[in-house]
Amino acid sequence: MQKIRNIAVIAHVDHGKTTLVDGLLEQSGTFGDHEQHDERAMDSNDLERERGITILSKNTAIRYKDYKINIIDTPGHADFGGEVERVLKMVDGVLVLVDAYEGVMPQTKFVVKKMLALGKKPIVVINKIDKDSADPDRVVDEMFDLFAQMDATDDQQDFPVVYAAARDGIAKMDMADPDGDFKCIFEAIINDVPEPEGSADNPAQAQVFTLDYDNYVGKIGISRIFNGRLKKGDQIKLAKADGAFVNGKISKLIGFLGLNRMEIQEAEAGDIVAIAGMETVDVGDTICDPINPVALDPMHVEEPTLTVVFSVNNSPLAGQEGKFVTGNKIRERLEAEMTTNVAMKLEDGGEGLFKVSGRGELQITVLAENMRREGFEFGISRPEVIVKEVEGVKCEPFEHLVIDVPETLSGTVIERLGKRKAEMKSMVPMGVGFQRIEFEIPARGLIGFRGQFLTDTKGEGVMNHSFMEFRPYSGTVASRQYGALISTEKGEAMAFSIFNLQDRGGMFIQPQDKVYEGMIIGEHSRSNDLSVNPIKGKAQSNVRSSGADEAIKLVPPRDMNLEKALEWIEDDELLEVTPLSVRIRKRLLTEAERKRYSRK
Ligand SMILES: Nc1nc2c(ncn2[C@@H]2O[C@H](COP(=O)(O)OP(=O)(O)OP(=O)(O)O)[C@@H](O)[C@H]2O)c(=O)[nH]1
Ligand SMILES: [Mg+2]
Repeated sequence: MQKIRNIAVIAHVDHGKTTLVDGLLEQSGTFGDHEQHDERAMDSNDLERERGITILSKNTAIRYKDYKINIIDTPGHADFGGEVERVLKMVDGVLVLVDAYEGVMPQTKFVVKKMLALGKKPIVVINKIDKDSADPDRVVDEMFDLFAQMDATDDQQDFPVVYAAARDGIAKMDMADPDGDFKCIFEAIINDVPEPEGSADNPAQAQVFTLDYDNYVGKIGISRIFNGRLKKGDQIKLAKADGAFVNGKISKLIGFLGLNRMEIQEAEAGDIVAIAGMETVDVGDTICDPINPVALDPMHVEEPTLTVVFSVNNSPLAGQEGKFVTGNKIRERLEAEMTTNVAMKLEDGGEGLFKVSGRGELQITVLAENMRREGFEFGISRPEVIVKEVEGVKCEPFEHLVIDVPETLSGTVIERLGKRKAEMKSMVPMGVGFQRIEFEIPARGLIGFRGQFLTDTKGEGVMNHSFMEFRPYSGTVASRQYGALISTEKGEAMAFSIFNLQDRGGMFIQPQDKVYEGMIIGEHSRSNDLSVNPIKGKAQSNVRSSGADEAIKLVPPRDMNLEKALEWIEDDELLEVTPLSVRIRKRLLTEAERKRYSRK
């Protein structure tokens, strides 16, 4: 039997997981001598590379001495937290990274809690010790406190600590030691992560934790083998969540090494492999021996907390920029997404409306962004939190929010959050002139807050949040402070009119942008909506005005990308998303319709 260790790398967003995995691949010699690879090689899809974040968990394997180490890199952003829990069930140990300055953050707490509850043994990596502001001793203390608070067992609390600068390939077991390489991390993995339980001689049992899709072989289930052996061509039984067993055959078995996947003939207990051939495979299914089928515990998938409605675009500019615009096309695409993305749910609302639920705004914008790149055109409504009844009480999702703000601005931010029903839990000084403040807040109160927060803190504030639990409904929360500037006309925006509208608020458009009646072209500087004409040219006269035209100075428009726009809109507004544009509009386009509606 081969010697195997299975680990997951978990942490708050940006604490350096993917960078550390790069280093592990590199220093184990898994990359061939001449193999070229990019920084953060595991962040392989386009959006991941552009945004510099991990969206999907991915696995790789390295060889160290005579061990095979399977490594799963997980996303740190709270919206993808559900993935982490599933991944944790597949491994025997974890590397918990924590930034040597930022310390314990909301998602650190989330992943540590899950990891401890599942009984995993951690290796703590204090990363980014090269930073000037790094304070590794404080951060180690924070980790000890966190483990104690979360009822870690003695064995779990007795974790090894590695100090690292993952980006530079540096690690050591004691801050006082000279800088070393990742050898100490490899040794810690071999020595401190338990070897896989189970036996290759038992009847086969493997559990699927991630789905993948390949045009040639179809659905692929990435699985951990807990018992027995799997061979290409094997007949198996697939145990579904509802208790049913489905017959199937392994058409292909795929192994991982470094950034490569290769076809293999056989794999055994303890290993992680990709399996093709099962049409109906879902996350959580057990692949079992056909004669002795025993299902493993099905996996708990985190419930969605947020919903948006995707709709067929019905703006006056509909169909001009997209390739796929019909309700059927949108439905097909969303259904395809749901087959591999277990964290999301789809409900067909009829009449070209599709309710999509997920864990957060980022998860939903990632889907929308992928769709627009593929040529889709559609509308999206304002995100709404999911309200559910728990023992007869109306409940809504609450989030743990941590902000770092300059001391001088903390008052403003606390006041704003108060109006959004946040409850302050602690406030501590953090570095020079900054404060770290923690809150508990209904998820509803966070919708649209980020933009305001960045304005209030002049871009200096940092905010992070992560789902806590459903709690009783907290009443109305404050929403957007300012009204919209709404176009009354259809046509092309003119510099002259934008210039004249500038002192009414912040503009979202620039000259030559297409506009239509009911489209929102800016944010009013007051709380009410204002109808304006953005296509009015300067009156012609025979006398040439002396250089007045050239004197027009336009403030650059506010960049309302998909994410910002989605945060900004209110219930009576929609986003119009096409491959080329993100426009904001009123649901009801004419002033008459809006008046009639508001009277009702
Ligand atoms: N100064 C410093 N920066 C680092 C170090 N390790 C990683 N970084 C930087 O931190 C940023 C985030 O690194 P990633 O590896 O993408 O972090 P991650 O934890 O995978 O992030 P998510 O997957 O999005 O949660 C990148 O800009 C890295 O270059 C380090 O040791 N020192
Ligand atoms: Mg990453």
